[in-house]
Amino acid sequence: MDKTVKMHYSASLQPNEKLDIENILKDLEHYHPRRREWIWRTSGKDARSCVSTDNKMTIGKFDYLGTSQNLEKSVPLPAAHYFEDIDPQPKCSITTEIASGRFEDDIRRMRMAAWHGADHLMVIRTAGQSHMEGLIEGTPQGIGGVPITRKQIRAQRKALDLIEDEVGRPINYHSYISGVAGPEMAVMFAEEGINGAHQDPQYNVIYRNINMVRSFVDAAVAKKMIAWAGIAQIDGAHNANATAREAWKVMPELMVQHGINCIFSVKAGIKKENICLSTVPPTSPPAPCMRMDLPYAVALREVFKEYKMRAQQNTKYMSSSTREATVSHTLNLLISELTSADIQSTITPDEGRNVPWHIYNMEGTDTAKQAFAGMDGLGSMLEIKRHNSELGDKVRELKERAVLFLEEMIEKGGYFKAVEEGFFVDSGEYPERNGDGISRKIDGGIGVGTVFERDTDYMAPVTAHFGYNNLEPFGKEAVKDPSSLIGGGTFENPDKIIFIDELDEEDNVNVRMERTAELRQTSKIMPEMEWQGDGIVQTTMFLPTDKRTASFAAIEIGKKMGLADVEVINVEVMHPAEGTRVEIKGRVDFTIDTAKLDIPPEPEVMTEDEIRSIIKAKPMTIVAGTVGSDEHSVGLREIIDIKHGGIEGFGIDCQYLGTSVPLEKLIDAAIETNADAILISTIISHDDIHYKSMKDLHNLCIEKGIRDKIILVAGGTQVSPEIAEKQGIDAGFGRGTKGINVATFLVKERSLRYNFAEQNHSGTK
Ligand code: Z97
Repeated sequence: MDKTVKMHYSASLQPNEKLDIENILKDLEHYHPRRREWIWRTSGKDARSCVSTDNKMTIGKFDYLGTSQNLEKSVPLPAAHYFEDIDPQPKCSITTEIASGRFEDDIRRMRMAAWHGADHLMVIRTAGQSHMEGLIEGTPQGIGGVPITRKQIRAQRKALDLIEDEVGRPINYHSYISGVAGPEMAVMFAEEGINGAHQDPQYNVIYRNINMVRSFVDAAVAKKMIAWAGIAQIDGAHNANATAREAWKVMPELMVQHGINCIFSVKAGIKKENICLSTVPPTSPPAPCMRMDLPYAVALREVFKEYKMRAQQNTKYMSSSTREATVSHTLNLLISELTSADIQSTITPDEGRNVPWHIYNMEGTDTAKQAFAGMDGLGSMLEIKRHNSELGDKVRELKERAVLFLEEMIEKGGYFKAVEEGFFVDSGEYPERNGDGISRKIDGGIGVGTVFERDTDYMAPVTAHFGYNNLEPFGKEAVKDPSSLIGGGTFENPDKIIFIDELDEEDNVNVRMERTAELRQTSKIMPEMEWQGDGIVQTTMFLPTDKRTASFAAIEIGKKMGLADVEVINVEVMHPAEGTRVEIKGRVDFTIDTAKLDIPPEPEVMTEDEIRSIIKAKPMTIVAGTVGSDEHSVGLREIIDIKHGGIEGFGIDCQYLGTSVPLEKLIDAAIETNADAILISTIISHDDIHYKSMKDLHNLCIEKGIRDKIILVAGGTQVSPEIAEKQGIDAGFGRGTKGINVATFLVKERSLRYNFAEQNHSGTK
């Protein structure tokens, strides 16, 4: 890890406390970021790279071949509790893309994502910002993302500085330097410590219809700044994947787009190690995607081997099914593992569902973390058939098509002419053309005619300046450091930055937070998916009818459940007539006061290993059966059988006597086998028969003189600890009980009795 960054780590956030957003917003005008540049994950010896292969790491009981440093604090995968709660982190950076529209809520989401393993936090910006001619100020609410402003960035970078201390590794913060205000954004990003940014003039031209001359001049200026600030740059080629009619056909063009942005960036001074190709496996199932996407991934990595790969998951061929999105994502992750990825983006499944919710940032991050952990070191066992193979032929073909594309561009007179002729995002696979590409005019688009040649005496006393700057007349020092002419600019002297707070009295963070103050300052909570206090809940149901009927029925059901603004967010046919799975979202408007909840203490559960070793040292026998005329044996069997985690799995000797066993028989068996405990199960509860069985068992054990030696346990759907204890039983277990709960009780109770007996014994000595 970079030493300068490590030095800062001193956790001031407490894991059991929420982030204090009000505090983050205080004194923002004086806050300056502590670093600028992008930081790659550290793995093994090679501190800055994440692609080295010889950095074996032992984590818990396993050796890993491709992980990065562990986090100080994290939320491991759900199954990690079987593996001592280890949380191996992939070697590449993991992106999460956040798009809520309220930056203050995104901050809490960022902290959650960082704990799950994301170290590249990308904030999507509000719709329309590409077309704004300059910077905006304050903290207005956005649509589909946040309005990028100095205050928003500063607050988020300040929070991330705390979060990176907390998780113990650098967090890269990212947004967009495209659009008409690209250069202004770039300056602000360099000033405010943004570490990653999308920048690609082709994006402006093709997708935002910004004039091409203006876009390329702006890009040159922005890229100079990116280079100076050490920002990692991501290009915009993935947008062709998402917009092309048949995305697998634009692969040659994608390589050309990557090439144009890469070489332009190098010429503007960005280091190759900070130039990332935004690559997406173009296809998804049911297409045979691996056979199409893998050769493309290999071709890209061969042609652009000096650059970094930012792998994004396919977002075009996805519906709103989280299951489907997760499978596509995982296949994409396999491609990353088999080839390489320096940054792995995770966005599933927001794009398909259009519900940019907190939980999906963590889910996507976990999908990547889980898949990479599972595939760790796969490359040491599998090899891509690169030569004399279908893959090899395809790699070659893709490269040839891309080279031909470039040659034809040159023939036509260059990039601008090619764009005019609709070369890009054509649905034919080059050299096939369908004539439906996006065409832009060199003298058209937003900002046309706004580029002027500099006067001969032009001079700007600024750092990271692009192009002619006429500094010689001002002396050697000025040539070396133009800002010395004004005693340093905002890059050298951040106090010169003018911080503008809020400009809109209504649309700002203070007003929004005032409305939700109760939810931060009291013990009241409300469900939320996107913003604090939004009251949104999601419900899944199966309706035994066709798709369309199910959708409308689901909305009615949501309303009857008391939800407002009910919307269907996902529908999946299980069978055209038999039924449909529907997911709805809706809003509740009540709060729950957590201080008024009656929450029983959490039952103590020992680990499986602890129980096993105790039983091994001192074996235990139990007898068990359902009692009375109760034939319901399933519950008891689940508690006993090893199959579903029952107590025999911990080494407890279980004598199961069957169903409807008379109590006397159980007690006799217990005496005969010198058992430690009797487990009875009783489900039937009419006439309070379950109470009676428990009481009778207790009394009979007293009569037989074994009560103080034997542990009595009762279980069943109508049994609760209180009921059981009232009838003289040592413990009662109701619904949801697992073998480990019963085993924990048995082991603890036996040890308590043993200690008690020991003490009494020694007391009489
Ligand atoms: C991603 N999943 O990660 P506007 N510049 C470039 C872009 O690609 C984009 C913008 C600017 C995607 C998320 C898609 N890309 C977003 C090169 C957007 C955004 O304000 O929406 O025009 O700028 O890349």
